Amino acid sequence: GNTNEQFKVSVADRILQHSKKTPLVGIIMGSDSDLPVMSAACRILEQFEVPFEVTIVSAHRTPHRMSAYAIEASQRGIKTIIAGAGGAAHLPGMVAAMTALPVIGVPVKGSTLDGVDSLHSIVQMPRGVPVATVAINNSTNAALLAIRMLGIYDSTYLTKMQEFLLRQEEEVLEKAARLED
Ligand code: RP5
Repeated sequence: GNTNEQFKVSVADRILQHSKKTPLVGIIMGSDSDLPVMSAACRILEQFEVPFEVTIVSAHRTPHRMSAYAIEASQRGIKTIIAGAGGAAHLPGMVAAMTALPVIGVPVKGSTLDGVDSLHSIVQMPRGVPVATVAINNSTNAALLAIRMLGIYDSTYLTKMQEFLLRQEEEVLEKAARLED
């Protein structure tokens, strides 16, 4: 309808882009209250120098913005979408319903029910529309998974991920060595 058309004109302008390059990963969340959890994903993508964008898209409060975002994402060059939501966390699933891109869902822990509500809302997708669901509040892993997806076709990211894993292993081994001393 008209609302959708109007939104389509402005979507690309309003999204905060964290690089002059075309964003490869789109981070969306249902509310600004999800930002403290979702900012960890931003930090990982910055660390790996992945061009990304981040914005608020609510399945319930901005349904037209959600459908336009999902429909346009692949045309705009986005390769993977990370969607965080809490409570009745419909955003990742509904976005996955409207794009062929991989969608990674981050269940955000709300003030009640410990985030199990969000986890179940995101993980229990019907056959045919998968959402890759990470642990409650673990947007770090969502970003790392997105980078692994980029590594499938861009060896720069594959190499960076291999280096990250080696560093991570070294850090644990150093801690173990200190403990044993
Ligand atoms: C969801 O409802 C959001 O993803 C958020 O986690 C939760 C609560 O949102 P606010 O009421 O804090 O805006 O849509």
